[in-house]
Amino acid sequence: MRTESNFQLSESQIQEFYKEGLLHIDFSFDHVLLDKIIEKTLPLYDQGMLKKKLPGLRIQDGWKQIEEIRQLAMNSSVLAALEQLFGRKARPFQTLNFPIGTEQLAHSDTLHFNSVPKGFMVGVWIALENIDKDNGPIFYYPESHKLKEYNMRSFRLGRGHDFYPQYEQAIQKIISKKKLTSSLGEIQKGHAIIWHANLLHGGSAQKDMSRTRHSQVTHCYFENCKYHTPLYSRFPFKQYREPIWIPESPDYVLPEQAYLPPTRWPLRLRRNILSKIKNAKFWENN
Ligand SMILES: O=C(O)CCC(=O)C(=O)O
Repeated sequence: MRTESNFQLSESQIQEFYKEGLLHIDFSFDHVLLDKIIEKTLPLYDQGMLKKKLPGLRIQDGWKQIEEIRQLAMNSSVLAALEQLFGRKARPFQTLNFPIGTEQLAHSDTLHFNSVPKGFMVGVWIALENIDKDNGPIFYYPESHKLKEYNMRSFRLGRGHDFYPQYEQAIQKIISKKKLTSSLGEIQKGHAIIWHANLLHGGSAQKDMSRTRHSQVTHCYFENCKYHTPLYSRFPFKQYREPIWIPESPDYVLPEQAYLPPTRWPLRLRRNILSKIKNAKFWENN
């Protein structure tokens, strides 16, 4: 069961989160737990890539294999803070562990994880070691969460990962056009950054190749929403998903991953529209 926490954000921290789209916070995590995560994840990465410090290394949903990752993702103080920020219980559903800087271009998580009602999602990024400008900190654009939610349709792109590089380029243009300036998430071991789902952020390159950048990010939705993936949705249909929630205690049985079919027009309506299009073409051609 979830252990209750009496952790409380101050009013100014709550205001900062909504003003900046991000909150840097020290939850006083147990450093022994953080070290265990590093120790247990290290052998799981591709050792050749790790040696060369090639970006792209990650472990997705390591909580299924490593109990300490689950414990950090389900930390009761973090969950209490998220509930305070959003007025709903947080539901962590994905972890990513990284050993080095990711070099991910700017994006907002609303493209990958959105909800109805919209925006009930955050990333909780935890430094497993000290992070400064030389070992690939995250970067972010303060207040960019107030921009509209850009998705593939905003840029007339197809859906899916094949078009993702074009989405990233379109976001770069928005950043230049709006003259947004970035900040670096330089934080100490054990500190966390909570970002708003619509905040533009990414990962900077590792400058010091002798170092690592161990970090864990937990992606969280909130209770009582419907969940969908705009990257894979074709307007006006939403590609809904049924996330596997990270369990509250270690004695869990994993449910089957459920992928929901995209929503569809009712069949009769679809037939009517198709026949109207067909007829229109017939009259155009005759
Ligand atoms: O850790 C990083 O460098 C970036 C992580 C990120 O962008 C994400 O999890 O959405």
